[in-house]
Amino acid sequence: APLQGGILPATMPGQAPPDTRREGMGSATAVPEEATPRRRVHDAEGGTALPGRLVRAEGDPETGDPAVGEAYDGLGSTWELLARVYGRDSLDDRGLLLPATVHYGQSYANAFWDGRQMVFGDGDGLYFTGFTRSLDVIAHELCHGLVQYTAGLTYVGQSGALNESVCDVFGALVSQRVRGQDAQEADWLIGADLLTDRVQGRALRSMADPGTAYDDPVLGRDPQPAHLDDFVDLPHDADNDNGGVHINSGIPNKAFHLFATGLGGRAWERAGQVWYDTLATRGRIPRDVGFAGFAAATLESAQERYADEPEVLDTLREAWAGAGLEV
Ligand code: ASN
Ligand code: ZN
Repeated sequence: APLQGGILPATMPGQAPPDTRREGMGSATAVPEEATPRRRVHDAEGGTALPGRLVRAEGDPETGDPAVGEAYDGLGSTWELLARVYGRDSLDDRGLLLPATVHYGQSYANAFWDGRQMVFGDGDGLYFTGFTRSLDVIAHELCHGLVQYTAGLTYVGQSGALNESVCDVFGALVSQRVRGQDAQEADWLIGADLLTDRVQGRALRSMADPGTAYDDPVLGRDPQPAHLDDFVDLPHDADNDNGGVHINSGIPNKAFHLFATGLGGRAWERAGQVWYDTLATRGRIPRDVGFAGFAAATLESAQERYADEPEVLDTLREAWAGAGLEV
């Protein structure tokens, strides 16, 4: 179906991204207060050459193009979460430039991280509006860069679904932090703002209720499972979403949602910190980690940082059990 673009992955160049993993211990060192992101927003002007014309660099004024402003602001909010909450200066913790391109292609209904930069289409206008409309989607794409520089999760099968899931997690956390929402009041939807009224659905994905985001005559039905029992086994090739990486991400998404809402309060604080530590702590997870290994690693992260808060560990175990994983 021509409209699956917003839901399934963009076709990526065949080769794996370069190994750019770096070690980082989370908030061990603070980012200086005066530090800023180094954003660079480009305009592909409907073409596919990247990065396109530079239209707004860090500190430049608004251009009048909403897509440019949304990308610039969204990258800033994502950098702020990493820097101010987790003590990380950009994707590599060394102030890496944050390049993004808007107006990519014609009616291009997707967004992606290409190993070096973020890329956003304008949508087809019929089902999807511009992919910069949802802050959580901008943060999701940038998080693919964070994963590349940290755990390097292989983009296939369970490790691929974990890669997808942690990007939904940080996407939601950026959005909740900007809106000042507690875990209980947030909608936990990904891409709610980029669907047109024509779509019978609320968003691209629901972390609170995977599998219920949309049910549309053209787009089909949200295929996400929320429990390991419903894991969708697909061939590990690009025609099958690399083994359903955007499908089975519903399982760890649900676990994070249960963890954050179980703890209550601001999801980016304790729950987000545990997920961040799991990604960014050297050697905590192998690139090809499965759900069970990742779940065990989150428990290790929680034990390390919240040793004196047993409710964090209990809530985490219950959350994983709710998604079908015993840790
Ligand atoms: N929007 C998709 C994503 O970031 C595109 C992709 O998979 N490359 O997951
Ligand atoms: Zn993704």
